[in-house]
Amino acid sequence: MKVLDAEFTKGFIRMANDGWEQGWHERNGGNLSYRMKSVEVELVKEDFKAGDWQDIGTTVPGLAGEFFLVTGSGKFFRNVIIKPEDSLCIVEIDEKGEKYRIVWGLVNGGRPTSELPSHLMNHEVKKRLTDGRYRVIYHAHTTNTIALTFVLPLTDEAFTRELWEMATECPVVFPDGIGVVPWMVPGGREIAVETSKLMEKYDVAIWAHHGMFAAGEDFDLTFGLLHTVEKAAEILVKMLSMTGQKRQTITPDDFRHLAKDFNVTLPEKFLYEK
Ligand code: 2HA
Ligand code: ZN
Repeated sequence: MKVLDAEFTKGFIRMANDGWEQGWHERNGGNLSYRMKSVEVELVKEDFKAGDWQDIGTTVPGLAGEFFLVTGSGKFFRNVIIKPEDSLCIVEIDEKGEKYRIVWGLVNGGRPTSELPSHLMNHEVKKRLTDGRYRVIYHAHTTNTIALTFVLPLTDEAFTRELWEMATECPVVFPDGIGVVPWMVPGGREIAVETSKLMEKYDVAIWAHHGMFAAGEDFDLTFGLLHTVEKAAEILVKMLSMTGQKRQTITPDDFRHLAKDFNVTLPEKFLYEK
């Protein structure tokens, strides 16, 4: 089968376009990666043509032999739906987790996303922690979340609690909370290490003054997670634009009751008294 005819490719393209339509992907902003199932690799491998091995820039032994569909470096999300074979590629990871090679896509040349180290290190953590269930890592330049990184303390506690308070569904959608990475140079191993440490605890990491990373099982859940966080951030921006002082909100005890009824565990470190 052709890569472009496969369901996982169609799901990837739809998600990328949904992100574009949300306004999170100006120019070449953001990137998306999907860890393919072995049945999917078998299904489309007749369409593969292997390029040369290249250094990943970090080591991901837990991903040896895996195949990923990823956005290309410098490619625009706007164009993913229009010319996917120019915007995307499939990469294969070598048996040591040190190198990758392009086996499909980027027909006019190019490289996988500049954030490949962060994507792969996050995938490695999530694959291990979820017994392989998680397959999607998504990075977007989410406007309201970025705006909040100029105003809120850059701590997991402040972001999690303030965003939980903005919509009742939030603690149910991201009960583990949200991690925050202080401003760092993007694209390299250092920011990848810091982000993957947060992915040990959370499914969402915010990059100060830059954007957000989300991890999930499939395209819908990962997009939905990032969308929910960004929606809460939008409400918080609106609230802060009206007043610095909430008249009423969801209290720590309200969250504890919610946790009981919805059968989720909310870490007490986020339910501090203000
Ligand atoms: O340009 O979003 O973080 C792609 C990016 C880099
Ligand atoms: Zn970015």
